[in-house]
Amino acid sequence: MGYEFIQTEKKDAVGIITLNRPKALNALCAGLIEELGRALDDMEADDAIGAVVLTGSEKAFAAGADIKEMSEKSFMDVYLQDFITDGWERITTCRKPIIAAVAGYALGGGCEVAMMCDFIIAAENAKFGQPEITIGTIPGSGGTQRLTRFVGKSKAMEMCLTGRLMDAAEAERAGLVSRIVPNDELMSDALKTAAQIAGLSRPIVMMAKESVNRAYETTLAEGVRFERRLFHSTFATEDQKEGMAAFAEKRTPKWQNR
Ligand code: DAK
Repeated sequence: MGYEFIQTEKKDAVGIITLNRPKALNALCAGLIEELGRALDDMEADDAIGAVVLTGSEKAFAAGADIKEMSEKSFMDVYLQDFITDGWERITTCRKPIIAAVAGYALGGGCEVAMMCDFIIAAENAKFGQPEITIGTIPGSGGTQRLTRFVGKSKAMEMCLTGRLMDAAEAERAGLVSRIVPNDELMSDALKTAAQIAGLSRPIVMMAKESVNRAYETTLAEGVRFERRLFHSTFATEDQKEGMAAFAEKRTPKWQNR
């Protein structure tokens, strides 16, 4: 089935999902979220794909949840539907790495979706914010929690209480994005990074991702213990044997993804 609000593409071992609702600055309507979930399901199931890049347009990654779609909803509507849950959190359960390539606005739900990805590469014109307070609500898809973990309480609190936007330079200083690149190099850089990851051992990449994510969910001691067990597990893979043998033999490893 085709898509109305997104575009998908495969470039070698990298899956690309482009949010494509330009007239609404990629506002995240229910249809878009459903399509995003479906595209991620397909890319997770596709053995030829080793990493995914999620991006928007030059003007907007996504300007938030669709305000017009939700403005008339009642408490009972959002509570009974568990609004902003189904589909929205699909990114967080992906086992393959997902890079958010962000240009322009990443606001509200758009910022939250970017933060659900594994890391964010930002174009120089990127702007991040949680402006929900200015329309009479609060972040609903993890913004108060993830932003605080990324940038600390003071900055997260200021942004959530005032709606102030952060530019790319501030976002990089604060640790929200991994790197800033020139606007016209965003996709080439994100694709190169994704291709590099996709060219590594798939199971080992999954273990590294799982282990870093554990840092958000547990204590330091438990996180280190988890990491140690996964580290031990890598020694049960063919790829650890191959990677270390290739190093000693001064050759490029041939990953079996086993
Ligand atoms: N939703 C719907 N339409 C949007 C939109 C959005 N978030 N953002 C922009 N648009 C639409 C505009 O209405 C306009 O449509 P037309 O008037 O042309 O039909 C078109 O996109 C172009 O926007 P502008 O004309 O405003 O473009 P500008 O360049 O002048 O301004 C802007 C760009 C990004 C600064 C501005 O559009 C803006 O401020 N947008 C809203 C940003 C925002 O407030 N985002 C947060 C959304 S709320 C929940 C809790 C929270 C949430 C949900 C649930 N629960 C507890 C259940 C909230 C989540 C959010 O994300």
